[in-house]
Amino acid sequence: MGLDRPKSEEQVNATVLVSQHEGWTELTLNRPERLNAFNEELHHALAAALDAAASDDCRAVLLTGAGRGFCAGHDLGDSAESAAPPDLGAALDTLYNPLVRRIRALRKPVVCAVNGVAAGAGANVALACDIVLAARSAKFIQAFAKIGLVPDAGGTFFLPRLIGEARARALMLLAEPVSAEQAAAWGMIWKAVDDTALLDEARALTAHLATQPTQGLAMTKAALNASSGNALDAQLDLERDLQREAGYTPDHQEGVRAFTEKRPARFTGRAR
Ligand code: T3D
Repeated sequence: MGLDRPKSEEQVNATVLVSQHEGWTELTLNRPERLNAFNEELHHALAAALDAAASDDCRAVLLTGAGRGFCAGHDLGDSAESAAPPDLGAALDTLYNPLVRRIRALRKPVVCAVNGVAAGAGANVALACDIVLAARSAKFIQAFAKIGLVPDAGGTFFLPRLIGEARARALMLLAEPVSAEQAAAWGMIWKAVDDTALLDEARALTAHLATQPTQGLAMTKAALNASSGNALDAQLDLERDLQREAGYTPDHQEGVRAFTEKRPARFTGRAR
């Protein structure tokens, strides 16, 4: 797994830094003075950056945060400033739910490097990503109970499926922090990494994924997304349909050819 230099660093907008690499894109949440808490501007910038990453030349995405936090969830400064009680359901409908859907539906792997605290919706956006690495000093907090809210951004879907009902219930009802090491031991994330190694490791992993059979990975993602809602019969049917499609991709032919010729495969990620 090799690292390349960024081809370009572009600020879609100051709240999300976008850096383009050979075949992959790094997105950095950039409101460090608020621990990268979400406001509308950050949501819109992230949505635009993820939509741009859906293009063919990007084959993997890395999401991380600037400064000492990953993301502290919704910007409570915004909530404190509003005179009348806000309609939080509308915020979920228009901002958080589309974000989670975008990440899950993106036809390429999304790696998340949790560089520091991930709280509230920030924790659950991380859990929506495909592979989550966290700095050993990072922690995850289902902070909602502390402010009288319900876990959102898919948390009540992802967390019990990842770590089981008993742990998810306690974490959500108590709003207690979980260390990166504990999160890895429980299967909430892929692994905990030394703080100083986090970005290098996450970048190397993303660069590696960008050289893999992108269409096959997209279909694997689709199968896993469907798995928790499907009965076995439906999942077997879905695997059949996706495998049929994967079997027609040039990367499948290349993978088999490379195997028989005893050489590394050169995947293009193309559908045809
Ligand atoms: O639209 C909707 O509201 C619905 C959607 C809701 C989704 C949600 O995410 S609800 C949950 C919102 N998030 C939280 O409740 C977490 C609030 N933050 C914290 O509990 C703590 O900040 C942390 C545990 C995350 C980190 O603690 P610590 O001690 O490391 O840092 P700190 O000193 O608390 O925070 C550093 C600064 O970031 C501080 O600003 P200051 O005093 O230096 O000017 C703090 O106010 C600011 N900050 C942290 N979290 C947020 C925030 N500012 C705005 N919004 C935040 N969520």
